[in-house]
Amino acid sequence: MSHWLSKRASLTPNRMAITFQESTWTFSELLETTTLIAKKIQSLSLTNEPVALLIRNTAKGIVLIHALQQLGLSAVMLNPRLRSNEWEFQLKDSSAQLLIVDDQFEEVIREFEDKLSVLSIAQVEQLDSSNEPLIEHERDVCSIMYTSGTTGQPKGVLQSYENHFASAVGSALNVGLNVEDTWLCAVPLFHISGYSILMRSVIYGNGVRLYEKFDEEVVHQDLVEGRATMISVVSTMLTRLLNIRGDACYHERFRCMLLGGGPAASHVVEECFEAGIPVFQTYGMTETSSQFATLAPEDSGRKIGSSGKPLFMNDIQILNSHHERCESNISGEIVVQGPNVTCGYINRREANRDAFKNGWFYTGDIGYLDEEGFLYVLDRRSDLIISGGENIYPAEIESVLTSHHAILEAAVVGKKDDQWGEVPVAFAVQQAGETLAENDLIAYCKEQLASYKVPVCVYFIEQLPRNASNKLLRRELKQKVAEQYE
Ligand code: S0N
Ligand code: AMP
Ligand code: MG
Ligand code: MG
Ligand code: MG
Repeated sequence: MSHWLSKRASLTPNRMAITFQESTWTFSELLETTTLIAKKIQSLSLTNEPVALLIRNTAKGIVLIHALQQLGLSAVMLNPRLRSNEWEFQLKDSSAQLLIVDDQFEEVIREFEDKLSVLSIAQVEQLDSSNEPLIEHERDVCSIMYTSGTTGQPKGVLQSYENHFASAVGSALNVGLNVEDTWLCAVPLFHISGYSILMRSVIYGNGVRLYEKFDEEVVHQDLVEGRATMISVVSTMLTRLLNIRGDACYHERFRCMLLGGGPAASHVVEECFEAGIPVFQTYGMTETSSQFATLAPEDSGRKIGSSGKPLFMNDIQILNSHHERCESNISGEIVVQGPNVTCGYINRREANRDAFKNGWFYTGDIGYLDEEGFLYVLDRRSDLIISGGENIYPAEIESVLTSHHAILEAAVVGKKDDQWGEVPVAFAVQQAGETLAENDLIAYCKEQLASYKVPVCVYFIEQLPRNASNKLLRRELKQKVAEQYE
């Protein structure tokens, strides 16, 4: 398999590849820069092990992604919102041989330099590039993205070239492919929501309009003036766009608002439908290299709340707890199969054994298929909280809370939130004689957790609700929180 950007640059060298800030790169210009950076990285005499990237959404970030692909090295995509202990775990777990950080994260270099090779982008640019020709490792795993679980440590999802290719083809067979398409990317490149936009770009020969941050005013103007035909958003972004839309109409060239990363409120999808906004609600995950099932606007009026049908090469089964297929309209675990499904988690024999059975991947999400085969997602895998498209696992927050000397036990649940969809709230039981203040416990969490994971409030209670076999009754806590929200 040849390097995709090289192939693309040979097919359509003069088409626009990236627009970022005031600059534009054609595919041939992007390849030229990429090859230069790949040669510089090659001068480090690397092995086959992955290379980790801690990057913002910038043109230089895109170049690094393509350069690693050119060298045939897997990229571990780190989330800049995380704390260093979380990065450290992912670096070790993936056996990353090198970490390249955005110049903005200079302090990370000092923190990690005695653990592995760490370079800033500026330092990479200083390396020698006379090394020729490029030696390409065998291309297999393209990217590795970490996702947390109910228990235990986060797991690195292996995304192969085949997964990315199948995902891009499946998407095109559903939403169609126009030569003039430009995909607006204000979702993070370190998530599959953003990374997959780059893959589709080189496979289709379409442009990417990249933003470092999501700014609804700027994005709104782009959609009104037709500077993008496609965009990927999470629910929080869509709500922000709707809030400022007023009577404005998006340009007729704009044809796809891909809405994913978590549940969407029905009233939001309805509002889009009524306003003629071409929203495509999708169900997908890191393990499926972006969309798995997607609802087309033509069905969105009569199938509000559905995430559509599986893409062309994909299949879904709904299974009950005995692994038997459920009838239509009966809910069970969503189990998926298709060429965009990961081959597994890196170095996780047990997790892989649990997740894959007979060639099917068990998502842990709960849903049903209606009599026409449309998917409805009812509940996420176990206790997962999704805030603005970022995943939060209660177990991780709970272990930080109980690590405090004054806290005996703790439980975290999601609370509905107009801005983020859901936010974490905590229930904590203090050790006998302790009188810890809520603010102090929250400050303690802030030191150890990415800020979106920090509980917005802590309720101190006498004991956690448990059943006869001492299992935490999380539903009861959720119920308590929900009643307060009403
Ligand atoms: C929603 C976003 C844009 C919000 O970020 P914003 O406004 O830029 O915030 P900042 O200015 O950076 O920070 C201000 C304060 O807000 C806090 N904060 C930021 N984000 C969150 C959050 N998510 N939850 C709670 N708080 C948040 C900051 O911490 C800061 O607070 P202080 O000052 O206290 O530090 C941003 O969160 C964002 O970009 N979200 C989207 C992430 C995403 O893309 N998730 C999807 C992941 N899943 C997948 O990729 C699989 C599904 C998929 O592939 C897909 C998903 C969507 C669309 C298409 C697809 C597809 O299938 O292709
Ligand atoms: P991630 O783990 O970041 O890859 O996010 C994927 C998870 O988001 C899925 O496993 C679901 O729990 C949730 N999710 C994605 N799409 C939808 C949807 N359309 N409706 C409800 N939940 C969704
Ligand atoms: Mg996940
Ligand atoms: Mg902001
Ligand atoms: Mg403790």
